[in-house]
Amino acid sequence: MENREIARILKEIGEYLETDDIPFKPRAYEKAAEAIGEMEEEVDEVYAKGGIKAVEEIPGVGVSIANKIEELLKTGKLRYYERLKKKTPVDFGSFAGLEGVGPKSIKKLYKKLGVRNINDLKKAAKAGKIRKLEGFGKKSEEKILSGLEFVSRSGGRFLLGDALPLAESIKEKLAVLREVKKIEIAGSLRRRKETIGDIDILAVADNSKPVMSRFVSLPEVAKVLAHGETKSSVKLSNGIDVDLRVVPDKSYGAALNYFTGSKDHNVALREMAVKRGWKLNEYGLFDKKGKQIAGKTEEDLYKAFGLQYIEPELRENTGEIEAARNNNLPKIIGYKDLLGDLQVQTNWTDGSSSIEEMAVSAAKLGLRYIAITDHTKRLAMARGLDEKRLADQGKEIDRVNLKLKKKGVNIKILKGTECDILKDGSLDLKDEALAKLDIVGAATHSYFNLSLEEQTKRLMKAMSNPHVDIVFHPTGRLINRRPPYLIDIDEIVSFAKKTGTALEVDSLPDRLDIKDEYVRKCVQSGVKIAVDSDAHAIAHLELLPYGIAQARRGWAGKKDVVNSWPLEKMLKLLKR
Ligand code: DGT
Ligand code: CA
Ligand code: CA
Ligand code: ZN
Repeated sequence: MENREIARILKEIGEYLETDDIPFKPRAYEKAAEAIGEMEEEVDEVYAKGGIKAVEEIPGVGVSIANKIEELLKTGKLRYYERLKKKTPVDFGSFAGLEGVGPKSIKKLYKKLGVRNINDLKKAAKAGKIRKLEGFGKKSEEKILSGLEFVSRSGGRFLLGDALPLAESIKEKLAVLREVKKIEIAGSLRRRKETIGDIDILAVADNSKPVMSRFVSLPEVAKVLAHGETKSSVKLSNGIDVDLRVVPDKSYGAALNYFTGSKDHNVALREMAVKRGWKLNEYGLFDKKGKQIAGKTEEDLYKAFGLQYIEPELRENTGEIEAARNNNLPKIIGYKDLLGDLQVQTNWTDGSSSIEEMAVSAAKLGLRYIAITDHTKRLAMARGLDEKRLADQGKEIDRVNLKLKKKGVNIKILKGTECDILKDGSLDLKDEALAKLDIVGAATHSYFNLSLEEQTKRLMKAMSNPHVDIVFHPTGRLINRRPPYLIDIDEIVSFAKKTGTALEVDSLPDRLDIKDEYVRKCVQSGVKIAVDSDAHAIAHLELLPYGIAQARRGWAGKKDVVNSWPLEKMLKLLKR
């Protein structure tokens, strides 16, 4: 029996036990399942060599679980597991990816409504049966329905910010295997699209078998969809599918290129090959005689076509191939090129950390300046600042700047605001107060449903205020949750040019606002971009790379991004 199978059974036992409200035991099974899922050696080999004593030595496996593993290995079955399954015959795996429905609710739903899998759940929710259950109610039913809808909507697209850390952790877990020679994340993730359909990973390995078995038995795997020597696919417990492909070393570049996409970019490259009488596929680039002429690396592939190397973020067939042919690709901003962050919230309003904590963390990440931009008074819920508290905050910033300077922390804290744009486009703070600040960001947090004309005018009025430096999250969208409000982006971009206002790329993974296409419009019009974290806590500062990714996808160079300039120059570039 494979480790994956043993781990799956132990994990399910944990889930069954949890439905029975048994303390500690569920976690013990879960931990054992994880440990076995992460083992390189096969448990049946461990058992064959050292018997039950050796099995007990696996971390997380005690006497009782070792006994169960022994029964499984000897008989291929486990009576304890069969009994639990009979008692609660539900398919836990089918609920993978559905938020907010844990083993306990699943058991209740089974007991009361006979729900055994996700399809049963859908029927019950649609029939309005869940709202009537004790401990559920209308809110839970709505939540389940919207969760179900998300899972089903074209397989549900996931936020880059959710998928990338997962993909990287899987990559790390496989990279340590001695068989793995090369490994890389491909697909839309490598192109850093704002949402992704599934995770694609590519590897070169001496022997793919152990790599594939390790992959399908990773602890985050809920379901194995395919298990082969060159390709395996799994569904993770949060619902994301992952494809792993193992390719020969001589094809690595061609395969990486093929599986990075985009499909349109691939098609355009292939057409170039056909025109020359060549053949391009995921195995390589071949001449008329079928001899491989490139494809061991991506670099040699682009070179064979006479193209500059094209960064993955640009591979959408929106002019990058032509630019590469003319030696005209922009040098896009690098992931380490930011020197500052111009939107940071603190515990003066709805943030959770102090000015000093944010500044010290930003300095640790290598930033040289941050602007503190707390909300303004109209946002009463966030305890938005009025002119008086803003002035007090200014004094505190002076104090912290002095303190950090003495301590030798190399960062400058700027005074700023995320000033609310009122319905008529006027601002929530008096001009005298704005005039004292280093950075004025203006943002819309209300009246999202104005007409295109009204909303565009409103924003332009705010931008025409001479104190306003940046428009924060200019379109107000929340990916998968709230559409952008209506604005005429071309008008806004040309007005930004006219007024010298920068537009922000907000790095929060559910915002990424403005999006890549709009960044490109700014770059083409010479409008500056500010890539900000919009951090409300220390940890959010680490989300800046997502904003940088959008800027890269929008062809922005370092020069286009205002906060990649040194402090003095940055302040000069922003109008005032
Ligand atoms: P996703 O997963 O929907 O966010 O988008 P991708 O781009 O990751 O697409 P996926 O996972 O279906 O396939 C990965 C890459 O494989 C894709 O970017 C390009 C390549 N590919 C897939 N299907 C085709 C195809 O029919 N023709 C070509 N030329 N390439 C393909
Ligand atoms: Ca994909
Ligand atoms: Ca895929
Ligand atoms: Zn905001």
